[in-house]
Amino acid sequence: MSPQREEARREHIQLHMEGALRARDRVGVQDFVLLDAHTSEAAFLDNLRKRFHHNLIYTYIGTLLVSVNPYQELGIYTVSQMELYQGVNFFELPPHVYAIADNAYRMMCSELSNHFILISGESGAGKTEASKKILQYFAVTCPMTESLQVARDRLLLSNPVLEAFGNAKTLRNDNSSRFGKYMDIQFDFKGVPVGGHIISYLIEKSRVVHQNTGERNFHIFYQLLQGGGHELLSRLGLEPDPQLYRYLSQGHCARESSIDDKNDWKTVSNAFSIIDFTEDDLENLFGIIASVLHLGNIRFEENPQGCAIIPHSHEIKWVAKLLGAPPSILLEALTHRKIEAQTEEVVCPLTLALALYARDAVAKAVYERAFTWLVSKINSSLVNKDFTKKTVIGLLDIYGFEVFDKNGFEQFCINYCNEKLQQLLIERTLKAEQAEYKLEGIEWEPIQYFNNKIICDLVEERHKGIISILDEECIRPGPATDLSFLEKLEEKVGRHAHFQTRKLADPKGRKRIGWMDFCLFHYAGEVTYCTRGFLEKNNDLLYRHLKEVLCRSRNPILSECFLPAELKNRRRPPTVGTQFKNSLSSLLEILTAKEPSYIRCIKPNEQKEPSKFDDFLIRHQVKYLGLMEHLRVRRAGFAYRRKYEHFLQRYKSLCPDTWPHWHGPAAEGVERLVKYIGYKPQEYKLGRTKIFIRFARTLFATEDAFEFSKHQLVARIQATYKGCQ
Ligand code: AD9
Ligand code: MG
Repeated sequence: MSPQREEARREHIQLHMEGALRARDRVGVQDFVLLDAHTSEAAFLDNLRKRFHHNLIYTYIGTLLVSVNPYQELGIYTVSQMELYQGVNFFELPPHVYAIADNAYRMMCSELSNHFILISGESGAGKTEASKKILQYFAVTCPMTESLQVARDRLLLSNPVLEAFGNAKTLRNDNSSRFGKYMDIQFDFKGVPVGGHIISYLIEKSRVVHQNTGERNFHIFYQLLQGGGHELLSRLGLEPDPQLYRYLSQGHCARESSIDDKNDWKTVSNAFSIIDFTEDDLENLFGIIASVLHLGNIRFEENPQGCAIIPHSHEIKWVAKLLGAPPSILLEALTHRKIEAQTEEVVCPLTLALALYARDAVAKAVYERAFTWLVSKINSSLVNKDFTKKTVIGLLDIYGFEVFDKNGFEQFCINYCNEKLQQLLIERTLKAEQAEYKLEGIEWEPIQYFNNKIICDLVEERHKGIISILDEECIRPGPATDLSFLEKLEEKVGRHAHFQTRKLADPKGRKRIGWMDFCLFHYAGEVTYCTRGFLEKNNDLLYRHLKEVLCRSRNPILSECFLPAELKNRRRPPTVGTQFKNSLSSLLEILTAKEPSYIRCIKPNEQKEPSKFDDFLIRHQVKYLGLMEHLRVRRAGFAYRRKYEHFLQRYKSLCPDTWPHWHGPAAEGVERLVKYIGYKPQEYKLGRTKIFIRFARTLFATEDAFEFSKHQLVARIQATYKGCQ
């Protein structure tokens, strides 16, 4: 560490220490564990509020970071702040997202283990911002070689590209993630970031064709129109005014003051050039984006026989040109459907409603596949084959829990995903932690918490859960409808404690549940879902005729995405719900194999305003995020635990009895070691296979001593502990 940095750090710490006591009453404590032993929810909130009003948005519960969205720039993400946190023990500096990043990084480097950082919280709480800050932190602070700078830049710049195509303005958040993202950042053995890999989850493609009032389509459409320039737009047959396009104007907020589409276009264009997209790639990609806009403007009319016709050919010509398909075939495919009879195919005309459905289905399908293509293209630019031995830090940033006035299949999937992540957190923290104390024979008073597994099961259980019931309705021969699906739900899960419909609701109940609705009591609150559209969205049917057109497309991206083999496959593909369920289960497998860090994000108010701390809203989040339970477990528990063998291996040089070799059982060696260096009895417990250390600072002091130890370690650590006594 440079002398200036060391000095700055020391000053910072001293200031912090001096002011700490004085400040405690005024600005709260930086770790909830430091509050009085019987902390109430009111005291918890009070601490959060005090800190928030002093622009201290981060607070720890042990090693878990709680973050409140400030809705303003606080100047806390500068390079000098990053340097301050680099290589510094967790609790030495005020809580920060950089401390979480640095801690995961150092653990990864020292133990050569894989990690992930799970960022959760509801829509607009600050998850995506936090994940970007972490990525920037690694980009700035990790060691770097000249040849790997490109890899680093690509990692960073994948963000604006994916946000342009996968984020949109919703009522909750002007830059809401409409897809889930898991990103592995790969490091070589020296801790240099060498590459990455991204997995995306279920993009909300219904947004391509429909937006609620006050919401927008994906940013890229507006960016292209505002920033694309005359030449590109005329090649794509587009005009700059978004109001001219049906798919962009339904939400009545195409131009949004908080969003600078023109400038964002520049950022995205620059990112594309660094991530190795060729001119042709971009031309083809924007061809698809433009084709979606033209598709949306196709008008259908009904002929006297009640069949759909397309009276004007302008849009068809553009769509055909951009998708690389003959206009006559496209026109036929948009107004007719091929039905397979036993030995032959019969072509029959579509009604107006079915033609509209078919048009929207193509728009959604091409957008979704183009997005998948984009992710794999980015991935191929992030691959680094030169490094076979890599460790990773995974960043998970997924759409947050969502409740609107009207909630559909999309919210159902998003909220189910949040249930699963909550379940992971419970399994890995509250449950696993308490189970481990028991297993290790550490005295422990169990702490109660709400386990949301019951809700996960309600949604996903095989044959019995809501997704299975929905799938059954989707494949059932005969006239299945959204209403018959609701009736099946009532029949099969109607009595479940976390489920309700109007039929089963308490007549005196205050809830408004419509005829088509069902209500789920999620861990984060109740949500009423309207079943309208559930079957269609779960089935996600693209008529064979249209699939054929896309499989023969001359647009190279589409011909990569729609393979002719799809046409031969007569088996029904898994439904959207089942695919999503399976992808979440593989995500959990990925995460379970790694060491976790958690960031819990809180949204301070619904108005997206700075300095506004809405007690009611925040109390609700504190409750459902289970923060009080975390605090109780953390306070009663131990910050760190290490297997005796690992602990001894690392720190044996601190004690003459264990150095250079300890020949007895590891547990005894550790006992000898910690007594020698002066751990106080209340600071640790010895379990069956591990040592449990109550306070992180004890471990950090040991770690410091180890670092400095090579020569003067013993004197230093004994002094440290004498000082504490
Ligand atoms: V969603 O589930 O994708 O709809 P997120 O990702 O939780 O949601 P996001 O990170 O996008 O929310 O934050 C919403 C907005 O809050 C951002 O666009 C910023 O304007 C604002 N924000 C969030 N975090 C910070 C921060 N640390 N500092 C300043 C912030 N502003
Ligand atoms: Mg987000």
